[in-house]
Amino acid sequence: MNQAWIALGSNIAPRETYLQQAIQTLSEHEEIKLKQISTVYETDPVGYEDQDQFLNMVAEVETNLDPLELLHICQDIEQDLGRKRIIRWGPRTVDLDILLYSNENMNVEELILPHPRMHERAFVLVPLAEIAAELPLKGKSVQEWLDALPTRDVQGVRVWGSLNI
Ligand code: GSY
Repeated sequence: MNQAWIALGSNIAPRETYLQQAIQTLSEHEEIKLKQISTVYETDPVGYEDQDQFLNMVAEVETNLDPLELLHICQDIEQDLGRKRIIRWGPRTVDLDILLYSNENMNVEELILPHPRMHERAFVLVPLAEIAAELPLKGKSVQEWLDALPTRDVQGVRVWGSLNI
């Protein structure tokens, strides 16, 4: 079995429902075992800032699917939940990004592992540290990367609540 961590985010209403449905679909897949989910956080938009606040969370799964098979399932969930990307870094119904897949290092057109920007994003590191603080990532632990972020970035990530799974 491989362990994978997936970041989820939504900033189009109903945000919680999109996250809930994405997690539900992952958990019902016969090749995926949902192990843990983080708290849901409300987060200030990063990158393109003139958009609504996100709800973000992280899930840990176990699977025998290979990384690209898992990616395609995540993309199917995004499609099914109606993601429309009109602005490149703009609003989205739900986004599922594979952060880590066991100790896999991979760089193909479709997928880079570990996720190339995860170590600099508070909206990823705060929920990930909640469920996997000691996980190794690019020579440090997740918690060490989080501790190295500017306070301002971390303040942009606030506990919102929990999903009823
Ligand atoms: O792939 C991440 C999408 N995204 C987000 C996000 O999920 N949360 C926050 N807070 N900002 C973001 N900017 C982008 S792009």
